[in-house]
Amino acid sequence: MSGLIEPHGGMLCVRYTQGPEREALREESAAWPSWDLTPRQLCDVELLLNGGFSPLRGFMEQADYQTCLQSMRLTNGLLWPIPVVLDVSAQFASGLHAGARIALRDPEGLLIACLMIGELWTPDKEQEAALVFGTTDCSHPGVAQLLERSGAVYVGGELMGLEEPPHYDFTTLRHSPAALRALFQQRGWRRIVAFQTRNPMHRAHQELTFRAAKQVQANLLLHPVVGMTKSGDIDHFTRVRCYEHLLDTYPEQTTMLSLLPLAMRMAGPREALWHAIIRKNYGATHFIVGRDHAGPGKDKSGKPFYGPYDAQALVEQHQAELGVVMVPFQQLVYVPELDQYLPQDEVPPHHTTLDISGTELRRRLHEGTEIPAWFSFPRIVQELRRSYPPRTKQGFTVFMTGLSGAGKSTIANALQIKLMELGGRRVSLLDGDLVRKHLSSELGFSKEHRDLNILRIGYVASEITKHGGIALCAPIAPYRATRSAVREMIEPWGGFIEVHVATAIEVCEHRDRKGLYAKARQGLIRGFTGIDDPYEAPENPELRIDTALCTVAEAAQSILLCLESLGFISAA
Ligand code: PPS
Repeated sequence: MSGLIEPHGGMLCVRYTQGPEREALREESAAWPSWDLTPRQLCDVELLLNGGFSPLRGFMEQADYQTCLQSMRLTNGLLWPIPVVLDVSAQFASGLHAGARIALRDPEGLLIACLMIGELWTPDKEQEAALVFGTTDCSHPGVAQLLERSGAVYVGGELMGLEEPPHYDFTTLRHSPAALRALFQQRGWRRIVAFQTRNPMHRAHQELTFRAAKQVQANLLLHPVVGMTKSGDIDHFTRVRCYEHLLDTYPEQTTMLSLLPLAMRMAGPREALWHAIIRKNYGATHFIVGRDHAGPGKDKSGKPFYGPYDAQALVEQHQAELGVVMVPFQQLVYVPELDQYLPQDEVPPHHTTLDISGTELRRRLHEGTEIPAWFSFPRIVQELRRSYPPRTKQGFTVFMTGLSGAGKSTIANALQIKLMELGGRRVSLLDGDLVRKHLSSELGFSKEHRDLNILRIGYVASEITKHGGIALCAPIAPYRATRSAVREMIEPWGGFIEVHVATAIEVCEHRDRKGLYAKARQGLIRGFTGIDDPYEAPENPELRIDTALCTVAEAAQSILLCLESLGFISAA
């Protein structure tokens, strides 16, 4: 297709309306169905509206979607390897029809765009996963998003933008494709090699990008993704501060940093091709593709989803048609004997090579151990340590779960005192009875109310953990799924230590401190945990304690030892 260079790199499909037309749309929109865009969809809309996704002019309709899946092309023959579709719930879709309009809003309700509905359909998502990701395995984050979290119905149609999605962070580093191209022109940059990343950049990345720019005699565009990346990645605020430090290591006026609000799919080879198209829209002439570009890592059996150089092979196949020159790279490794980074295939025989994986880097950050100078730059390490302090400085939650009368509150009280004796962090106790008095006084003991109660505890504990404190929770929390949800809320911010207070029901009933078991047996209380309501015991708690077999002091001590072994406290 000879027309490619034009649509991807020439005229951008910028889709904003202004003046009276915009005002008219705004007024009319009051009568349209309104859809609150998810963060992922908001990223797509931003790139559809600003030309980053040229030649797309809106969300794909079925014909384009099918050719994109089958042959990585649109119906007009242009390369486009990743579906860009608007997924909505079946319930929302039931009120829509072709020809109608939808008001697309951001989470604050701001009207971002109007979608002229061309078509609605229920996709075969298994087929989409198999064709786009090469797998239907939900341990692939893109597949999990598609099969487990996306809406059942796709709505295709052209978009008209009313308002740019607002950003308040790093505003001077955000550029539309047109703005970036204008900057290149202003600076007299004609050859631009773009570098895609979703990770902090260290010496190896600096060396790789520097070599790439030198090799093709181009200026360098650091173009990190700040939309959605893989969960568990270093947050973009920290990364951007790191990139800003890194900029100082390049020769002056050779390199630029600009942020890309893309929602990544982690689709490996197809995604690499997509990234090249997007960078062409942003004015790049060259694009770096390294090892395992946009790969999500390994599947459940430990096998990588994509071969390390599959992405390079696919981009290579299409680069002439695309009009973007790929700059391929092997993984760079450090050779201590030469004090130099070299591509893996250029390391001379009998030389040692060193590398630090992402997992190893996270371990060193957790433990506060050395991150060598050959690996990164001091200011970048400092920035990472500031955002990801060692575990001894992070907050954590000890979540004690067990039957009524198991001894949760007694242990929690003793543990609170011991932690206060150790000092260093504030301790908050979220005991079952206390929470029911202060946070959940209107709730009863139905499954729905218990879940709500536990999720409230989880929310408060996650805030305490986020701010570096200690939350001690001691609810019954009888349901496994709800406890997992709480773990997910807390772990991004610090430690989550689940302690199963596994005192047997016979012992709890024998103690019957509040006389509730007797009442439950007589049928005076209904839905009592362990009697006529289930308790789902944790399968893999960090610790299990039976208070029939130890004293309160021993129980508290075993939790302290567990915290010490996990690195959250340094002396028990
Ligand atoms: S839950 O399920 O986690 O929301 O329960 P929780 O908030 O921890 O419950 C706190 C106390 O409520 C008393 N109580 C009951 N427990 C279980 N089932 C029923 N139906 C019930 N009704 C009242 C009970 O004494 C719990 O206190 P603890 O401290 O666990 O003994």
